[in-house]
Amino acid sequence: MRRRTPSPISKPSVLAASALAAAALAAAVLAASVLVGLALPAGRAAAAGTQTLTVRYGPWTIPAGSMDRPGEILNNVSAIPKPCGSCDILGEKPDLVYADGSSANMDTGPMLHHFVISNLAAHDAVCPALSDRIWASGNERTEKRFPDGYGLAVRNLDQWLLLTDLMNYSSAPKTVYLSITYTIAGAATTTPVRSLWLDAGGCLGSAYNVPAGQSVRTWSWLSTVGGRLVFANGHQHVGGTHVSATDDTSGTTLCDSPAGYDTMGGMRVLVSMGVCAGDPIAAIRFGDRLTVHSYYDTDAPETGVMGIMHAYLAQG
Ligand SMILES: [Cu+2]
Repeated sequence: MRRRTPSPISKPSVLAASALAAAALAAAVLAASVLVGLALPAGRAAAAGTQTLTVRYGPWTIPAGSMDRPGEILNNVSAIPKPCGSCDILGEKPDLVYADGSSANMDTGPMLHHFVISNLAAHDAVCPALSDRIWASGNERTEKRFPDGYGLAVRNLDQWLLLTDLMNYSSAPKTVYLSITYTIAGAATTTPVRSLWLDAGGCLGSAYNVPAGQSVRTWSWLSTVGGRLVFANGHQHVGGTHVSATDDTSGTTLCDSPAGYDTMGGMRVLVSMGVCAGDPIAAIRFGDRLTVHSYYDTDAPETGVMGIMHAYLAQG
């Protein structure tokens, strides 16, 4: 949905901001006292031994008409509380909401351009200079749910950092929260997964430009880890048709994630990205060549688009 005026100053990307995050840790921790983090029992029925927790981060008031800078809340970084000190997270479902809990979306103005939650206590597997990007989505608000028996381990020493980019198409300012519903289980009760962030933008930045018409951008990585891929989902911007990941060494398509569209507020909005889950989807060996392929089809050239496959690998 992004229409930006070309600028000599490129927007800090998800990745660049994530790299900044570690350096900004001291400041971010101080900022945490300003941020309200509420852990509210959602009261939802959960499988035996599991619990759902809905955590609200914010609020932020997004200025009127902030479709792009100035006014856009760009790469706001805050330390946030984890949903537990030590537990396994079986899945998470993000939303952008108003104070009354109703969904805030582009039919009423707000756009969750993206959020990324990183664990500062671990390195990103693909781009080790960055902290470990464990949860993320754009306005499509993709729910992640690992196959039964798998979870992302949260440990006592982990420190979470939240990066948000919020925009508002309304002519009135809007106050919103990022609401994430986590499904959690006791510590070390599941086989742990780790995040694998495969990005058509590479390691230096997620954003790139596409020409008018059909295009594909690829980026490859020689895997430094082996294991069983159990979950993956794509992320693209408007104009994206699908993003896929392949294991070129084994000749396997790991996941193909189509972009789904709807109309909101008279605009064409990307509302879904496909998810892949399996036990496993595929086995990946150390040294395999993994490639992300990001396909776009746009009427005009676009700047600052993305093509990411966010995958999770079980190594245990
Ligand atoms: Cu994006």
